[in-house]
Amino acid sequence: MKLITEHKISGKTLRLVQGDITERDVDAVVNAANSHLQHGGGVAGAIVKKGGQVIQDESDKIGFTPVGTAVITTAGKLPARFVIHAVGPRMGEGDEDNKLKNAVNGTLQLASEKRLKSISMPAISSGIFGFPKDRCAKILVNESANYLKKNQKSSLEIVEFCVYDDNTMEHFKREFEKLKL
Ligand code: AR6
Repeated sequence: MKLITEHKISGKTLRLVQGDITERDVDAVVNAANSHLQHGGGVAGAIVKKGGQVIQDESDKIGFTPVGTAVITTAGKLPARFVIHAVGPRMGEGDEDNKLKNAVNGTLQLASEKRLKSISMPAISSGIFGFPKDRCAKILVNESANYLKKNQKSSLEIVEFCVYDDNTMEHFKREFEKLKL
């Protein structure tokens, strides 16, 4: 795991790391899920493979959540305590930017309701779902920064982005640099 950069917002930390999200020791890792919460490939597959079937079983009990929303389960054998399953848009289905914004805000809201202090989020929608990586980075970083600014009483102290590949990382680095201007 590699720390890339951090940015402070009213005493809270926005952090960028590179590596495998299933290794993150945070209150909740965020899963890039689909509406039916069937965790196949990508981050979702990695989370269930490492955390165990209990994550899929709890997801099956929930059954469905619309695009742009998030739900929570336990995290099985992962170092994290919870998994927040955020459903981003599939590219081409329409209104993708707003749906991704809603997925991020829904995730942060749910984490705050559960009184969580730290979460780690992957580049939702930018893999199998095909959302452009530059716009993904912009939306995830800006929505999270705005949330922390507007919700200073939130339990959240650390909002982290855990990015896997170098190409996606370039876009996240650029968005963090813009925050510092
Ligand atoms: N840790 C951190 N990031 C990862 C990891 C990992 N272990 N593995 C992949 N990524 P994706 P989506 C990055 O495809 O586009 C599943 O089948 C990856 O490089 O996981 O929202 C679900 O069940 C990319 O940058 O999510 C859904 O059906 C980012 O995580 C669908 O895929 C997101 O890629 C969701 O597709």
